Amino acid sequence: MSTGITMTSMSTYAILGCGSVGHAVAKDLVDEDKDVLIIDRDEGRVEALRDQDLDARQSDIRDYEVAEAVADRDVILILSSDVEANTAAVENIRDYGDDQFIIARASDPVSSDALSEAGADVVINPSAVIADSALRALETGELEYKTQKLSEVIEGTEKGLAIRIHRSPDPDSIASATALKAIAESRGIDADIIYEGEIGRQENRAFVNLLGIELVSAGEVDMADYDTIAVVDHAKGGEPTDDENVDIIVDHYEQDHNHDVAFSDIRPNVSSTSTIMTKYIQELDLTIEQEVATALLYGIRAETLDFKRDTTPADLTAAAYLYPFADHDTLEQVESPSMSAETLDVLAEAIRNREVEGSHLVSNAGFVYDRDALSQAAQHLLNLEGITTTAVFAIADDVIYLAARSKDIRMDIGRILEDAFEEIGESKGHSTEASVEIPLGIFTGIEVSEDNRETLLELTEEAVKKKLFESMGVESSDSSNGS
Ligand SMILES: [Mn+2]
Repeated sequence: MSTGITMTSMSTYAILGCGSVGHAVAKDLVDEDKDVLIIDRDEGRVEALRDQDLDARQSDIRDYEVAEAVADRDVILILSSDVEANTAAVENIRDYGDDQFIIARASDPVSSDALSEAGADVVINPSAVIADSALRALETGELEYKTQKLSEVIEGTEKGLAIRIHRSPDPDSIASATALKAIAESRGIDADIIYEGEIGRQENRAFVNLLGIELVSAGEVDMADYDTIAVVDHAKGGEPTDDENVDIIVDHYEQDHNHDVAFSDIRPNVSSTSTIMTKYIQELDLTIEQEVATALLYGIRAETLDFKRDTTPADLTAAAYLYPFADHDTLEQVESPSMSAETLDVLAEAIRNREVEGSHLVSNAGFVYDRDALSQAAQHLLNLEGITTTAVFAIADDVIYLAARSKDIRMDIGRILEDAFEEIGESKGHSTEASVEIPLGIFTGIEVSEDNRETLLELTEEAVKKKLFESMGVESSDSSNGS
C-alpha cells in the first residue's frame, strides 16, 4: 500500500464516480489546473462533463478495464455512492498495480473497514464528515455568540471593571485576567486586576514582574469605584464566588455559584482559563500585545505542565495561535527562577526531617513564611531515589499547610489528602499534586499562642504523619524520623 510518491509530485488524478461529490472535487482540482480524468457509468452525465471541457469517459467503475485506464494516474478518488462498486474498483486497481494513492468513499463503519481491507489508503465516511462539520459549526457558533455576549457586558460598564483573581493567583489566573483587561481596554473600558493576599510562589512573582503586569491589592481599592465585576480562573482557589455583584465568570472549573450572572463561560473540557480567553481574543480579532500573548501561553503551559497533563486539542490550538506573538526569552526567564533562600531552607529542613515508608516520603518543614516554598520542596523531593510520593507540611501563622506530590499513577494524592483530612481541613488539587490547609487550633484542640507553637508543632507532627501514611496504605513506624 506504500505509494512511493509525495504530495508535491502528485500531478495526475482520476475520479471514479462523478455524482455531486465527485463533481465538486473534480471542479476544485480543475480550477487548480490539475490533470483530472473522470469515469462514470452514466452516459448523460459524461456528456454533460465533456460539455464543460472535462476529460470524462463512460465506463462502469466495477470493470477491470477501468483499472487499466487509470493505471498512469497518481491519485485515484473513488467517490460513487455505490459502496460495492467502490470496493470492486479498489480491488481491481490494487490487483493491476499497487503504487497508487487511493481515496475511497464509504457509507458506514462496516464499508469503511471493507474498503481499507481492499487497499484504500484513505476512507471517507460521509456521515462522520457531516457530524464533524456540524460539531465544528456548533462550536464556532457558540464562540461567536459568547464573544458577543461578553463584549456587551463589558461595554455596559460605566465606572470601571474589576477583575478579581484568587488569593494565591497562579499563572493561569493572572494571564486570564490580563487578557480580559486587554479585551476591556480594546473597548475603551478601564479595568483593574485585583488580588487578595499575596502573589506567593516566586515563579509567579517573576512572571508578574517580567511581563510588567499591573496588579492592584484589594486593600488599596474601593470596590464602589467599579460597576462591573469579573472573576476569572477563580474556582480552584477554593474561595466561593458568592458575591452577588459578580457579572462575569470565566473558568475551566465548575463553580459553586448560585446567583444569576450576566455572563458566564465555564468549560471543564479545556485545561486552562487562558485557553478560553485566547479563543475570545481570536474571535474578536484583537491585535494581541506581546505581554498578553506571553502571559496566556505561559498560563496554558503551566496549567498543563507543558502539555503533559490533561491537554485538549483546544489548549493546543490556542497555544499554537499565541506562539508567534509571545516573547520566548521572557518565558525562559520565568520558567527558571533561581530558588529563594526560604525555599532552600524549607527543602533542607524537609530533607532532614523526612520519614520514608516504602516509596512514600512525609516530612515536617517546621515554621514557614512562604507556603509556596512547601510545594516546591514537595516537588524537589520527588527527585530523591526510590520516592514516588511526597508530602511536606509546616506551620504558618495558625494554620498547618501541607503540600503533596505523586508520580505514582496508581495513587491519587488529591483523594488521599481528602480522605485523611476531610473533617478538619480544606484540601484541593488532583491526582498528581494537592494541598491541604488545617487550622492548628482545630487539629490540636489547643488554642494557639506564641509560647506553645513549638509544642503544637511536635503534637502535630506525629498525628499528621500517622494520618497520611494510613491513608496511603502503609503503617508509620513509631520512630520519629528517618534522619
Ligand atoms: Mn486555571
